[in-house]
Amino acid sequence: MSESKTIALIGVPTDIGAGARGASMGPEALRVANIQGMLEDQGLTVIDKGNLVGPSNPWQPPTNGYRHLPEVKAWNESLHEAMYEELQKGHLPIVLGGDHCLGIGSISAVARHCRDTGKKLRVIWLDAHADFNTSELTPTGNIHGMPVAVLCGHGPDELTHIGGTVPAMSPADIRQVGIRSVDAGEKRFVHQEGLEVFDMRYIDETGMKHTMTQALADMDDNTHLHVSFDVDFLDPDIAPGVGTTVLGGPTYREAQLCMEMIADTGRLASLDIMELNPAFDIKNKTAMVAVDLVDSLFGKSTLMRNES
Ligand code: 6HN
Ligand code: MN
Ligand code: MN
Ligand code: MN
Repeated sequence: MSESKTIALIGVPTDIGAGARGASMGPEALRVANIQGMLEDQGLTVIDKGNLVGPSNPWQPPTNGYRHLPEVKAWNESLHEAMYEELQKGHLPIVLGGDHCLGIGSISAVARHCRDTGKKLRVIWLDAHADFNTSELTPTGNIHGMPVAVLCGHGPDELTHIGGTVPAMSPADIRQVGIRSVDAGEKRFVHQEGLEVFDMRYIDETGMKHTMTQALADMDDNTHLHVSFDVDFLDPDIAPGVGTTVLGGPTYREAQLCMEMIADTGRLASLDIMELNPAFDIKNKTAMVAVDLVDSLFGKSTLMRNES
């Protein structure tokens, strides 16, 4: 990183937007995998803010196309406030999710902070999924499949209005990488709204280096770079501990290069680690892989590069 900021860990122990239970255990699994010690070993100052508190998961079917809308709203409002407060203090917040519906509270706070400070927002969305469903398009009603649409202003007022300005961001602010599972209606909507998606075929054909060069282009000193890392971005071989595995994801080496290239920009200013689900994991392996990749994201690099 160009400037060494204090890092604030914000645990958000919920699976309220997911189709499987268990992502509520994600924050503790990341702590057990020593996320704080890893960052401190890099010489960074880390404050663990502990876990936010919110409603439990009532495990209900969808109502009007949404599962658990009031509870999703409550969790995201409290994450929005916690995240916004840390950004105002000049800290670099890391959200320990929790399912990916929490991208709404997290990124709406980052967008609000960018409006306050005149910064330009760039979101890198690392995921197997586009998360661009609406209540009309969703096959499941699970709101973790909707955060990007909500942030772009498509969704219920309860969620689109978190953070005050609607939409919180524009499709032009986001680049999606690793996408390989998009529902039929969602696919049409992604094209209609002009999201920039670097899907797995693009990565296979052009390579991760070219892909990340494209995804990270056109940033400058005034850019706030937010990374939303859905752990199901990774190939299930290395990351089985998620609720929605999709075959054919980035290998460990591809993912590491992706993280290193983001680190090289020196612009990373906030991060989500989402969808880690210890109920599906094997001896906390996925949590350890995620922490190792975040190590690269914060600049751990090869000896050769450090010496040069
Ligand atoms: N995630 N597209 C599917 C749905 O239910 O809308 C899966 C969404 C997965 C979301 O992994 O963050
Ligand atoms: Mn996701
Ligand atoms: Mn996903
Ligand atoms: Mn409205």
